[in-house]
Amino acid sequence: MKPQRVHIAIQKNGRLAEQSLGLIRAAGFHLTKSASDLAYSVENAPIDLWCVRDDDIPTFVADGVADLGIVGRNVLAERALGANAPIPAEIMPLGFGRCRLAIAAPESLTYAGPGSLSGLRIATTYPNLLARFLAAEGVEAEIVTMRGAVEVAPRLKLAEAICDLVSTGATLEANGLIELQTVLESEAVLVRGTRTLDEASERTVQSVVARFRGVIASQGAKYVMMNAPRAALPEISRILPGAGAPTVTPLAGRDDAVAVHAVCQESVFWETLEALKAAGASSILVLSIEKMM
Ligand code: PRT
Ligand code: ZN
Repeated sequence: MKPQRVHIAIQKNGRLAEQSLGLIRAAGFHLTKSASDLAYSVENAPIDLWCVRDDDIPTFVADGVADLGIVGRNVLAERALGANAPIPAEIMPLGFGRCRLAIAAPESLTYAGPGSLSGLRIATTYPNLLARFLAAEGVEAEIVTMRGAVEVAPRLKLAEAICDLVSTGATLEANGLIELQTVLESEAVLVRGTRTLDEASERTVQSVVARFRGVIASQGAKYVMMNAPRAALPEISRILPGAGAPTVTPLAGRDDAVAVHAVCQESVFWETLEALKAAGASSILVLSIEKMM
């Protein structure tokens, strides 16, 4: 029997497209583009990518058209609140496409908390997330649902405030709007449907998930090596940023000193190296990590 292929839905064009492909490539999958531009096949694993509108990704994954998907948490959460149908589960955040769904208004609006939105019209393309936020805050306001270009709504007198995605804040500023309140923190996430897969496909899915985890964990992580007086180990462990228990090995011919190796999940700054040196460490090396699992 021909092995089944696992399908991953990613955004075709847009803010998540390049980085979704980048993550898949970084996980060691070699991609060949189909003639139609709508799909890629993975040469070295039984995986195909579907390239679609981001709005279609939750449905594709929920319906089993795709087994995994990469989509903004904002899109997934909005859909989850609206649909009665099953919605894919978020497996892990992917660390790119970061933004926030936020409420903003012209400077003329005095804001002293969500209560200040009471009785206003708020324009958004995220009516479900906004309604949930307002209900949780006990605020009654009118939601004006738009298809796009939400930032112009106050100028067109369609609304007194807006609720839209913000990343740098430049769009708000260009439209004379002040960011007032975060409704949802978002980034690209990996989603999976509820369909049960055959054993081989399940293994493929698990391998994709584990490799993605490895890629994300190794981003920004450093491998730090040094020699250190045995007595300084507690101090050195304290200084190493975001490290688990370091590996400590004896140095040939020296009872008082050891080699220390550690994976640091947080940035290793020059200050960190200076602090390690001050604690007695020498021959300190900081290396990039290519793969991690
Ligand atoms: O064609 P398709 O339907 O697939 O794409 P789309 O146009 O619906 O989505 P796209 O490509 O714009 O965004 C895809 C995903 O990227 C979103 O669902 C978010 O998860 C994420 N993302 C991250 C953003 C932003 N940052 C972002 N800044 N999505 C949209 N924006 C818009 C925002 O709506 C506003 O218009 O950018 C503007 C604000 O940006 P700043 O930098 O000026 O604050
Ligand atoms: Zn879209």
